[in-house]
Amino acid sequence: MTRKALITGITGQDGAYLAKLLLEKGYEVYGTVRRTSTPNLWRLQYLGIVDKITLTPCEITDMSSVMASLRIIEPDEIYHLAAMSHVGASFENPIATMEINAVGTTIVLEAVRQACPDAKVFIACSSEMYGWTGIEVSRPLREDDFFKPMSPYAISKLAAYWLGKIYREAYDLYVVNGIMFNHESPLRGLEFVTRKISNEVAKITLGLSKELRLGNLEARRDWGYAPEYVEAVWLMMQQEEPDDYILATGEAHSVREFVIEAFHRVGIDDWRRYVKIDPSLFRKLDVPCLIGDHTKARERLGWRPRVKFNKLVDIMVEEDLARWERWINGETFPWDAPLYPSEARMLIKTITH
Ligand code: NDP
Ligand code: GDR
Repeated sequence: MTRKALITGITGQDGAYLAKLLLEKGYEVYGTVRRTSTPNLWRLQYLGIVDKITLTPCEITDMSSVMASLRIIEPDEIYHLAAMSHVGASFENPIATMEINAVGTTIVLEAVRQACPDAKVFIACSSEMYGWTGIEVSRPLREDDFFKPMSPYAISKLAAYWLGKIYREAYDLYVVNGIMFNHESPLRGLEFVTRKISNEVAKITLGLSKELRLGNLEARRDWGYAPEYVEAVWLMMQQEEPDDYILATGEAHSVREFVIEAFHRVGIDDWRRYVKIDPSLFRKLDVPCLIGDHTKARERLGWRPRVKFNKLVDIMVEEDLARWERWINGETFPWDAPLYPSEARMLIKTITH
């Protein structure tokens, strides 16, 4: 029998890569999409898989909508990725963040319990849940370390994490928590720092932009490569018993290092000429450093990250350069950047009271 997988958040970076992987493995792939005035299918089109999957309109905060999807599809595996995933934006939209990420996950779990309790569920959790514990000073973070969240986003994901554990223990559901550290790719959204850098560096190289506006350059993150992370997500769901796993590379680099490396790729060493520090892009609170230990995933799943920092920067800058060159040559193809407003034209709301 062909296995059926339902991916919530299939239009996002991970959803698109995971859909491709599951199709390659012979799954029937379904994905939820929000009813928006303009569909956001560019990643699925970019990967050439939009016609191979079935999309179902679904608002993750609406129980009846989620229940209907589960009852119609009867999935064997549910990958719950849909989220308000921007940490900085969660300070501006804390209520929506909690509704989508925490209540949304409760709805998914409750709907599974009622509609298809035999289905396996993956929940996308985050390294942000750890916040700043200080442990990383001596060693990378492990699954059993404590959490000290520093943003509404982190708290919403911590709620999702604990709900996953509770549904696993109380109702015997197969629920896996993937504690994922940052993972990037050419399909990363432009609002995240790595893709913002690779996109702007490509434009600067081709004379299409003059500056790159950034916030905190000193933050250090453990950046991996997204296509490898979705492989681990699938492996987690194939284990006899559900569990919690960290996905990380075990190395951290600063935003500044990412900038230097990206400019270096295009032969620009005087990166300071182009980088402008914009105070409105600093967060109210920002975790200084996050590094994860993937020993458990390596030992139990046989997974290890292969693409390291320099290679990741290379992949992202090369692909954005190639895209802008195609754009200059008048080619049309599914892609986000040409329509994305520049930071200079975005009003960043800062709450002062
Ligand atoms: P993206 O932001 O690229 O994708 C988020 C997805 O969620 C999109 O498909 C989006 O739809 C959908 N979504 C958002 N709000 C709703 C809603 N109210 N109802 C239905 N769908 C909604 O995230 P990633 O692919 O990068 O991440 C996937 C998951 O993994 C997220 O939960 C994220 O928090 C988590 N995560 C990601 C990490 C990373 O480094 N990428 C690390 C740790 C955790 P639309 O296209 O319409 O906006
Ligand atoms: P993060 O990713 O918050 O780690 O969340 P992001 O790329 O947004 O920020 C990483 C670090 O870069 C600093 N930074 C900037 N960030 C953005 N977005 N824009 C800037 O201009 C900028 N300048 C500096 C930030 O302050 C931060 O320290 C991602 C998301 O995918 C989450 O969903 C996921 O849970 C975590 O990774 C793990």
